Amino acid sequence: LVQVEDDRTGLSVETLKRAFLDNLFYIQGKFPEIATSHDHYMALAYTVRDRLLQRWISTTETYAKTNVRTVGYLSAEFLTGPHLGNNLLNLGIYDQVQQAVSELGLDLETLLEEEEEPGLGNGGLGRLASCYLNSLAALEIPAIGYGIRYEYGIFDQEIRFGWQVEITDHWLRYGNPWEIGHPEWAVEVKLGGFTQTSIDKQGRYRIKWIPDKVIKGVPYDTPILGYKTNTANTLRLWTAKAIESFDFAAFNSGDYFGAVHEKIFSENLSKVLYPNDEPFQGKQLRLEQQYFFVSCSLQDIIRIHRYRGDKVETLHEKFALQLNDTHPAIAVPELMRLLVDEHSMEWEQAWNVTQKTFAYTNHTLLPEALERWSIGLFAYLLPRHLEIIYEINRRFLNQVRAKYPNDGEILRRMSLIDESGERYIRMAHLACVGSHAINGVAALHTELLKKQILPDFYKFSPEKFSNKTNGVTPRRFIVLSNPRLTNLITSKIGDNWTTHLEDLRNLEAFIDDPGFRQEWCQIKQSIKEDLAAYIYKENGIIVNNHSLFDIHTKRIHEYKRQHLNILHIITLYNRIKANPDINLIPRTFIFAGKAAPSYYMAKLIIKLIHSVAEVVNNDPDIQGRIKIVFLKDYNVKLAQRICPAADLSEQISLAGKEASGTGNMKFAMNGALTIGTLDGANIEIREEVGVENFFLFGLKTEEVSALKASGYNPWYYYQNNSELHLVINRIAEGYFSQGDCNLFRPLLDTLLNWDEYLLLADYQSYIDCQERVSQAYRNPDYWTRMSILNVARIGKFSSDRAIREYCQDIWKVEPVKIKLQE
Ligand code: DL6
Repeated sequence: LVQVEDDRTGLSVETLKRAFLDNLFYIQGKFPEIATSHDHYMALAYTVRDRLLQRWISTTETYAKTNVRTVGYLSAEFLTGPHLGNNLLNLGIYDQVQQAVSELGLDLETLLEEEEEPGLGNGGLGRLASCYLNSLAALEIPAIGYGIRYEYGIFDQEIRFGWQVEITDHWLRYGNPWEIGHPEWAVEVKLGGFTQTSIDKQGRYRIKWIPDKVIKGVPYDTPILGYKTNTANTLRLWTAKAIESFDFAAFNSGDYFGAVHEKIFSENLSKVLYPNDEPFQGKQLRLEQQYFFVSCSLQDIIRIHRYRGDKVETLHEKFALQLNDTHPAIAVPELMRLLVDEHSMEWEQAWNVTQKTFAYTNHTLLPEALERWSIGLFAYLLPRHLEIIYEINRRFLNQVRAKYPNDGEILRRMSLIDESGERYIRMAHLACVGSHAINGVAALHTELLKKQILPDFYKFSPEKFSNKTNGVTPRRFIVLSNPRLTNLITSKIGDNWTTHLEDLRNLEAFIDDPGFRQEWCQIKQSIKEDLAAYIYKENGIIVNNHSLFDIHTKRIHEYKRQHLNILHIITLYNRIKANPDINLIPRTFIFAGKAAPSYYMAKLIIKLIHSVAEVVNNDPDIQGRIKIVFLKDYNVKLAQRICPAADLSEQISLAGKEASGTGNMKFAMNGALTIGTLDGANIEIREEVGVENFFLFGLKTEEVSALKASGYNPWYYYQNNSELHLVINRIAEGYFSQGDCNLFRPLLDTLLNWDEYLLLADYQSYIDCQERVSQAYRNPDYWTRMSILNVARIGKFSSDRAIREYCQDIWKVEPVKIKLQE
């Protein structure tokens, strides 16, 4: 009997080749001689997708038949990164596909490069959501990610004359082979209008919402396959469509433009991602987006629940819904509306279902990032929700009053409505009241959440609060992005670590093996050479690949203090200028990151990096001992290229400002040492890897508060620190800006007069710490040992650990084994 593999599911090299050529012909409509690299990428992507679909359908059917408890992860952002490589890895066919394409005369690397990554997020929060989907699937947990299918993702960053320029990211331009649209599951979402009250036959008040507009939400599904499992969960993203493709009534009445305008209005809704990660802006379209995806998702969840034969009264028994920050917090009144108005449930019962269904994760300590929507806007867009929020608030404040009689102040502080000036809805309060669990994303962050951000809520219901320190997926951020290190690790300790990251501890047994240390070093060196080649190709800068690669990549923000790094670079530069023969460890400083388009100071920091680079990189006195590189357009793909090449990871935010950070974890996993403050997850990373393997500097959170309370005076530091004085003066005198003394004045004025993020206070401590870094780097063997220990002890920061904690403590969900259907 001859067994023949199915072309759509077979995993052998021969079958993969056949399927690839088939897709090239029947999907791309090309024969090999005229096909482009993009055609090859698409043909391969469809080949891989077929294999995903087999697993996805088996998963979906199993979930439906066994009616399992499911996690719904509601997030306005999912920064998935490219899918192809990750899916090859998860299917376990990376090597077969590499061989198949090479036998067809193609190069897998080139095809992987062709993929346009979906930039459906700003940074940490969206990438975390994607790491969590990866782990949920790897752990075989039934889950659906719900979000928005933005037509334009985060802008592409170009650099012109040292300034950031934003280019629109039309990522869907050439089609997206990873998604499947489901117009048959479209739902309708109302906006605007007014409410009407009537009394039904049972004598109960019924509220009817008469909207002003109705928009259709169409779901597009992307399968999220688990690593070496058959589980393929769903990422369901909603796109906004006009309710009818054409308003014939308007057309017939001659209002052609009116009809087209309506269509454009509706479809604008999911057009573009707001490119701000921290400061809250309060734009109407943003509220529309939030409500749109939340309403679509909740309607979808109720549809699934009922399809499985369950009643809405038991929704909380079958679904655990996580609010990824407050962006989806409108889900609380929306679920109430659906249950009470549309499914005729009594308020108390609906509230019980709602509270038991939702849990809320906070991701920020910056007060200016907390969402609050003006009552006026709410009344205009979501009149029924405003009524529901008032009712939730009325009942909630009664409970507060009962607990704290005669305390008007606490009522004002805890109210869902901020009435101190113009009236606003406090979305974090709404999320807290409507959820049974509230968490921060690192130990320090959770403590500060309890003490500073939500202290009254913590006092009122301490049992709701817990910490869930973030994690990242080792599949994408080690196995996929660092195959050389992966092979070395696996050759020593086997491959169980890829799903049980704590097993990396077994590497410690090899630390005294000189051969192992040498291989470790050689691998880092070869990856640095690759990055050096990329830098040359992209920026035309030649870097010394034996220099210390000192890397600072993340969103550009004053609290993240990229400019503190620049102050250090100028300090080194000044030292060389004063003493050209000084013996310095050569360093390559690499930056990458986007600034929010409207954040002037962040853009000025990018300009400063480029201006300093221009002078330092071209000064013959420096003799290549310092090079500064800014790599444009930081995204997941670039992070995968950069992280493995780092010697030193810069995590230098002001203590008490970074909720967690996840870049810090990705770098340490790839053997970089961290220079960092006691902020976010740095604290836990330091505890895990050992204080002797971490370069610590800077004020602690309490010291920051104390210094500010005592009347912080940055000018004092400027006057009393000669090196700092010279650094600031050089910038002020236009040394880096061709004599233009005004260019960086806004930045310097801020530093010298307010310095909200205490750069000047932390300057000397940072400089001293960098000196310790250089001393350590002089001893390669010592450095390598520290690098190995960082990797060996990083297990805690796997997103698998984080997801297990969410599953046990908050979601109460269990894994479900998926049997592959033939
Ligand atoms: O939790 C993920 C990530 C943290 O690691 C970062 O520390 C934090 O800055 C980031 N927060 C945001 C802000 N969004 N909101 N709100 O991206 O979350």
